[in-house]
Amino acid sequence: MEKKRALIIVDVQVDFLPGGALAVPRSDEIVSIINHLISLPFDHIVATRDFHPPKHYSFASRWSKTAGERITIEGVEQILWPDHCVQGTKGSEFAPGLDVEHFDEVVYKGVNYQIDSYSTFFDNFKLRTTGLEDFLRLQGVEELYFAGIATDYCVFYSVIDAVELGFIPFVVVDACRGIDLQSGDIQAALKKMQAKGAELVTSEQVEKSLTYHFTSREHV
Ligand code: VGL
Ligand code: ZN
Repeated sequence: MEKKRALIIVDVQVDFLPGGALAVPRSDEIVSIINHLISLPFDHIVATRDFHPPKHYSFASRWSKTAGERITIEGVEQILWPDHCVQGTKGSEFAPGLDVEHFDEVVYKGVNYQIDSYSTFFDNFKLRTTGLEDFLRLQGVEELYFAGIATDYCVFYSVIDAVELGFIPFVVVDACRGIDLQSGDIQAALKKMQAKGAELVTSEQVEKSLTYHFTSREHV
């Protein structure tokens, strides 16, 4: 029997698009690539939303500091970001044109005002789960295909947690975009995910593996 597969679309939201509050370079290019992935025969399509209350601890404005500065909260380093993906704002909505009708689960993260959450599974202190793991286990999903934003933050931490939780993660590299706060961060994140056990693939390889049923995982 083939393993069940889920596409996990991470934080493809207005504030991460060019012109948004936390603009990620060329992130608009992935919308059509992800729509194509959505059209493939995945067993489940899950999307996540970064969804912060106003004055969230990860916002530089909360501390009268500048975005990019770092602070330590209860021994955990926090990079400070511009205000972004605030609950109820346009910036928190999915990117225009994204094929949201086919999502069968939406996971919210960063909702606790004192704790940031890069991973789609847990907050950064691992105090609270988002419910994603339970959903995937209940559905018997084993293979996870990650696409979205940002390669070096939310995609990265989600993939690392996925390996630790015993899922089989794939990173659809051309369907992701990263921040590269320091140049080289994206490449380093890809290498670390691979070293941890995730497979780096292209959307073309995913299409082939999902549409030709006689092929096996080796072709991905
Ligand atoms: C993200 C920084 C802050 C992400 C979210 O989606 O990667 N990055 N909040
Ligand atoms: Zn955030």
